[in-house]
Amino acid sequence: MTLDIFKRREKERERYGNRLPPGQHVVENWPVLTYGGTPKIDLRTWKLRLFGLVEEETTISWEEFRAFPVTDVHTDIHCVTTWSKFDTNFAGVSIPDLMVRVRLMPEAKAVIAHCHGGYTTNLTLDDFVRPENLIAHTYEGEPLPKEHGGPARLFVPHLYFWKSAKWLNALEFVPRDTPGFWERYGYHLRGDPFKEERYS
Ligand SMILES: Nc1nc2c(c(=O)[nH]1)N[C@H]1C(S)=C(S)[C@@H](COP(=O)(O)O)O[C@H]1N2
Ligand SMILES: [Mo]
Repeated sequence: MTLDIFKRREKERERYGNRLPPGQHVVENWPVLTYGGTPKIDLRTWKLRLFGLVEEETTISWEEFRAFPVTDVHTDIHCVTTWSKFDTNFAGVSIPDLMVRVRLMPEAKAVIAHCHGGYTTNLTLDDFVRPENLIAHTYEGEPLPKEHGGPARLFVPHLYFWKSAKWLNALEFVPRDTPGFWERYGYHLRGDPFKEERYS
């Protein structure tokens, strides 16, 4: 039997047109991709710290976090390992709503997302502060599953999913876009799936 990847790709393109980024295929399930294990997180001690190039550093508790307005986002997600999942429904705090809590210094140009377990990823402010980007706490109307980053993860649907940092615990505002965990191992600094920015 011959596995003709090119034919499969062609078929996928015929079926989905421009909705499917190049080199991706559609999955129905939702794969779990974690470097390391799933951390145990207690909501009583959960914190989100906003620090770096801000006028005043701030820390948000779970209670405060859940008091922010909730934004629902219906979109597709794309993983660099070539799967895409269509029509997902996430909800959480929209980044522009969250950003009301800090005053950025003019030198701030990018952000590093920090996670329980040490995972990091970088985004320019331009890619970060978008209304469809969330600190997501809900998936399909249910609390975000632990293995998918619950209680809260970053959700940046216009870039490959490695940018959507799971178990988020801090956002650090920095003067330059500097590589995070996978970016240091050769992943693209930005990661636009429609431009196939997979590796650098
Ligand atoms: N904290 C943390 N966040 C992470 C990762 C990780 O290993 N640790 N993996 C990233 C990668 S490479 C991908 S593709 C997505 C996978 O998210 P999922 O497991 O919910 O599909 O999470 C991203 N966020
Ligand atoms: Mo990934």
